[in-house]
Amino acid sequence: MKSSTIFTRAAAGALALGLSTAAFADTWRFAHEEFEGDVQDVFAYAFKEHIEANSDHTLEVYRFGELGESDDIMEQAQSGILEFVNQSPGFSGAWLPAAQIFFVPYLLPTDEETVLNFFDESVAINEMFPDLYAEHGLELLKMYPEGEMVVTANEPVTSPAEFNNKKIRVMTNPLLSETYNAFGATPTPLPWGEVYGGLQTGIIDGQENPIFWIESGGLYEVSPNLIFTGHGWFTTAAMANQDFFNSLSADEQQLIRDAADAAYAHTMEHIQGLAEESLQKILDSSDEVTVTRLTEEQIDAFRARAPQVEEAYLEMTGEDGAMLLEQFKADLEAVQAN
Ligand code: 6CS
Repeated sequence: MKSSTIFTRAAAGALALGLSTAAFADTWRFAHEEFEGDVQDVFAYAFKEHIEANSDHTLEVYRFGELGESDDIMEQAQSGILEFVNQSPGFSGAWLPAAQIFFVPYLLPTDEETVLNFFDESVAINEMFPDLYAEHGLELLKMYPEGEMVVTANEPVTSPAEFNNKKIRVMTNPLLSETYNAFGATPTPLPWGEVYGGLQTGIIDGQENPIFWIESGGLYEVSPNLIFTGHGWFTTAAMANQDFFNSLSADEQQLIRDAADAAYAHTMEHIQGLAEESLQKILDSSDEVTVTRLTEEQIDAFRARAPQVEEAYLEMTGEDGAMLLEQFKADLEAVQAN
């Protein structure tokens, strides 16, 4: 039975008994895209802890695969089967083109402190994105970075020319394909479940992801050349089904917002130093791994291709995207000026 149905029945019963609906303890469900101990899991469990410590509600967390791929859990959240979902903009691009802003390369700097301040303070993130998600029946709770994107490939790559003919797996959003086309590669959009096998069998030659995920998913075993290109951050978004959220009392809505704040603060602590730790684990487990950190000059050759991706972003997103991009850049300048 859908929990929203359970809620409605419970609420009707409560009203019949003259009780406040807020007094009812519901079980809510939260699905995310990652495995035990990964960044989205850390967020989900901190969210659960706050909800359960401060109310009689219970939160059930579902990890990658338990309810399907990223697209499946989003469908379940939009239809109200799930109350909460965590989906990366990497998979939302087809229905929320503006969210692809995170795939305009070299827009965000590599400096972690600047990026964390940006997510804390950005008007684009904290005030504009909620309206965009709301158009799709979703109450945005938090957008947050998980780690810097690192490319892994079947051999080290230091220039767009060396990407030639390499099939690089990207998440299923059109702008990421533009990025890898601009970088000289052949983009191959695939859901997460097909990545390890694709690398193992040579159907794809590489992929991009944050280091913690390259370690936890064992990607380095089948794609051992790590390339730090400095072109972006993996970002994600935690949200609630909006009908569900709107059906709650003001106190319960506040409980959820406070839980999201607590989970965000905890998760942002968690990611600091995570990439370095994960890289060390990779290096300790494999003699095959190579690490290439592009020089400024090598990065310039990739950065020179960024304007065409920004152009494509504007073409895909129209006025929404133009306004978001302008605000995003202004927010970045503001944090960089501090
Ligand atoms: O590459 C992916 O598809 C996955 N990467 C991360 C860091 N989280 C979830 C996502 O599905």
